[in-house]
Amino acid sequence: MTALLVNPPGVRANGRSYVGAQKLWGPWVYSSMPMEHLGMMSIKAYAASQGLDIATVNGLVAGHVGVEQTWQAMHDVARVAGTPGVVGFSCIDTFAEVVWLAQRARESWPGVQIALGNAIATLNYERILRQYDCFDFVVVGDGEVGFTRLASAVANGDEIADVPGVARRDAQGQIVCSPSALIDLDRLPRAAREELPTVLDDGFSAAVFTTRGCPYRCTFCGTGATSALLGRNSYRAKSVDSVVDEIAYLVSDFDINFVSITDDLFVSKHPGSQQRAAEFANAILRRGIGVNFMIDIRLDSVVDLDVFRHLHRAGLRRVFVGLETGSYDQLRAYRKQIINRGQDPVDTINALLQVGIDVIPGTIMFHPTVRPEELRETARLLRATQYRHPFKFLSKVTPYPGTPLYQAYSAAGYLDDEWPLGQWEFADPEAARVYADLVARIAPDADISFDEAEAFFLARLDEWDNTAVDGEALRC
Ligand code: B12
Ligand code: SF4
Repeated sequence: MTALLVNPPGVRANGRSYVGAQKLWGPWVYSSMPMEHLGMMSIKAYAASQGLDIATVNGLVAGHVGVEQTWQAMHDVARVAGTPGVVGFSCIDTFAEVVWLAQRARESWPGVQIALGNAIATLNYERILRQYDCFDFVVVGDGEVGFTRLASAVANGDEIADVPGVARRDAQGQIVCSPSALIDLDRLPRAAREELPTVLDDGFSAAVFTTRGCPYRCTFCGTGATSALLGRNSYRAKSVDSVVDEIAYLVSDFDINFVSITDDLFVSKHPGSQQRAAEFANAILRRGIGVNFMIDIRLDSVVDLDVFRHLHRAGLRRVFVGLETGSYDQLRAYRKQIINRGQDPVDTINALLQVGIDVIPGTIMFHPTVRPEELRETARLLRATQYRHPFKFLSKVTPYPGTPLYQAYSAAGYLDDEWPLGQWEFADPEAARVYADLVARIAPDADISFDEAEAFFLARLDEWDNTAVDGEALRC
């Protein structure tokens, strides 16, 4: 075998696999959640189209309960197909698992070359290659062309320096990176779909991507940071026809009735993007494809409600909206200006709900300097969406290494752990006490209702206000 691609299982602290943890949230939540590894499956399809002998192991979809099981699966593949020349790992927040697996591969398969890909790898390739000798390469950005050419070069003994989008140590030990290959998305073959039957059996959703990257630069977002690193042209869209062809194929060959569009931003406020969304709806309706779908948008993507009415006629039933926070100033701090000062996001939320589109809120409750007023406003947005999950009251911002937010928190001294995820402390000790109380009340009790969690949350914020007042009185 020339190459093996691996995704670790993503086992949570409670010992449950990621898939198991998702299922705790109930079908209403997870039935629209994409679970295939479209990235790995797209690389696999492209590599196979170039004649590469490639296999994949996905511990997440296979439901592995630990990395040992994933290592066993890698071993089983190698026993049948031969030891791989290159192993490529995918990683979102499973860095420790990936390092463990890479070390096993290094020990067991002498001469194997090991690569890492995906957001954390792209944004942090220098740090990774400097600190972890279990990795030989990081593939930066898209993996299809870079990984395929890397695996072929290793197999044929060709020069790696000529391969696009690969970071490595040069002969002097310096870390060098060749510019990424930004392929036209319409030139890619369709992603391999061998994971889809399992994903559907488990109650999750089929998925397609129609764009890559994002034109915005919200400070907390890995996608914006990746697009900034790869350059302006990295935000690309597939043609409407090829997207609709792929959805039609999923409906006819896999009998799906729902598809999740995994783009971080399916439609922006830009007129060209609005037109593309309308053309997409036209094409789905014209071809009579009976499928419901979900997209991710920004609040300011809703420029013209008619576009969303049209998308609804075509099958749009859910939108994930990055609302983030009820504070206008905090939105500005995140560089996410989705509203004008004085504008109430609830009006847009209500408009979408009235069209018949569910709103899945992306909200960030807690950050190092959060105050009760902001939390109340964010809770108000949450209630307006009608999304009822008590865990939403516990959400904390994650400073992903490589994002502007991470750099800002590091510079401000908020981080008490920097890698592989930024972990921060509250600036106000009372905020830390409030958060700990919420975790104690909401997290372990899966039966708590949204209304109960909200009542506890709001009451605790009132106490926080009173503590602040008492504290000031004491200081006087
Ligand atoms: C579907 C999805 C999921 C699914 C499935 C993930 C999976 N792929 O296994 C689920 C629901 C499990 C999930 C979970 C999480 N996710 Co998620 N997810 C996505 C989403 C919406 C789509 C992924 C996708 O299909 N993209 C399309 C494919 C074609 O692109 P791709 O996966 O990026 O792959 C390409 C390249 O990255 C690269 N590549 C990827 N892997 C590899 C491996 C090798 C060897 C190589 C060479 C290249 C390579 O090549 C691929 C083809 O070009 C993305 C956002 C997005 N639009 O990408 C977020 C995203 C990746 N997720 C994100 C996050 C934060 C998470 C969670 C941490 C959320 C949480 N708090 O629990 C978890 C982590 C889970 C884990 N196991 O680590 C962030 C990552 C941010 C960051 N690190 O900077 C993203 C970018 C969303 C965002 N904008 O914030 N996620
Ligand atoms: S949060 Fe959304 S709009 Fe902002 S950079 Fe990320 S994907 Fe783009």
